[in-house]
Amino acid sequence: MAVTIRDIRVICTAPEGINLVVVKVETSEPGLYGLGCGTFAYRHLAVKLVVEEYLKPLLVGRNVENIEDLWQLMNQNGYWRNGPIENNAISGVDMALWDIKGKMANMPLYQLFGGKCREGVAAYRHADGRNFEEVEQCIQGYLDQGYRYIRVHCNTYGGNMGILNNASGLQSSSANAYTMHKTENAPEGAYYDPAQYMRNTVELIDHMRGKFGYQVEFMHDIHERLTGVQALQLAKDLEPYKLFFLEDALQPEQGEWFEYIRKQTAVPLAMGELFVNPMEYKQLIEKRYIDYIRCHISMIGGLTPAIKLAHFADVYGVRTAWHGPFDLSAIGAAAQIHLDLVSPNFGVQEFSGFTPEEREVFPGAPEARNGYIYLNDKPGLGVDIDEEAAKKYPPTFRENFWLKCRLPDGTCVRA
Ligand code: GCO
Ligand code: MG
Repeated sequence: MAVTIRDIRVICTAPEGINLVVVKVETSEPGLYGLGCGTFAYRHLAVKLVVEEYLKPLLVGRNVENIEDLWQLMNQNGYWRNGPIENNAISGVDMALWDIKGKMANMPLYQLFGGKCREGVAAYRHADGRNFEEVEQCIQGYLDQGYRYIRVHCNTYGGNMGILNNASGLQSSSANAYTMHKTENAPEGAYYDPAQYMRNTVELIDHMRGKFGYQVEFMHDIHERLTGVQALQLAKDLEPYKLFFLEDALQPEQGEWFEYIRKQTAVPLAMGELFVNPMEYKQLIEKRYIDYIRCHISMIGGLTPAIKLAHFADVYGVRTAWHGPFDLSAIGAAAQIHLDLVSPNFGVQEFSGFTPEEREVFPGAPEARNGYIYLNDKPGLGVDIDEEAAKKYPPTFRENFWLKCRLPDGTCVRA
């Protein structure tokens, strides 16, 4: 008899203070369920509502086997599509269905996807700090743990905490000895100055290359904060330092600018954590303007579209570097790593680690050892949720000050 979907529930939890969204699909088979990640940390209740009020009534009673068909059904059922709320809702169900399929086959997902290309997945970590000394210590800490890829920042994205540091007198480098200017009656916000950020970044990377040499791979995330020509300038200035890649140089809306960066520099380019629509990445891959596609798997609708995207990128010689930030559950992280294990065109995996609280909520979370991430070999995704533990960490409303970005003259801009 066919195994069918009996119930779909959404569990929101914040074991690390970041709102995570997990979808649980329960089946007609006692004890058989799947888990998926639909984390949109800043709109978690909207995702929950779409799953519970729209997807659940659409799916209950349907055969769990036909993932592709169910994905197409979910994707077209709202008529308008490709937004982050809808995609995360679909992703939660989609990953859960893959989890169920793996459990039914008694295989880890990487087996169902074709089998491993590698045993472990090389990961990169974020090094940051309020000044160069702190960044150095952070890099050294990751090197000591065995990581070989490190993303280097100072004062977070765009250096927009510089103003606080100046006040606290913590800066030790000339790059940080800068006072943010503002207009009279300036609205509150996380201010940053693109020109200053660009200068600081070149000095930062130069300093860290001097300190750590070229053995370690460095990357840097512009976080879509520059204009096309600014991104081009920064890419050219950073070229001598042989970055592993320069991440998210431009806003998704400005993708055409990659042609100019590509034709004028040899800096490897990674792009796409904000993408939600295939139209945003199709051309960049086809034209080979980027080297790494780094979509957030739940933001593009789950594993079903991500598998296709990985294969599509492979045809064009573009590698994968899926977005692996803090606002991702261990279930979402495991989904990425299953795909990393089987993709011949895997590049590197962004990894944010798991706190003891996250491990308590998500038994079976992936583990990092000596710079590589490993999965357990349990069937399906291999990560469970302890719902009682999850309740101890209820989601909270977060004002997200860092997302209230402004230029020095007060103009509100992208984070
Ligand atoms: C990254 C990202 C994140 C995002 C975050 C937004 O490269 O990891 O840029 O840090 O800022 O996911 O919520
Ligand atoms: Mg990023």
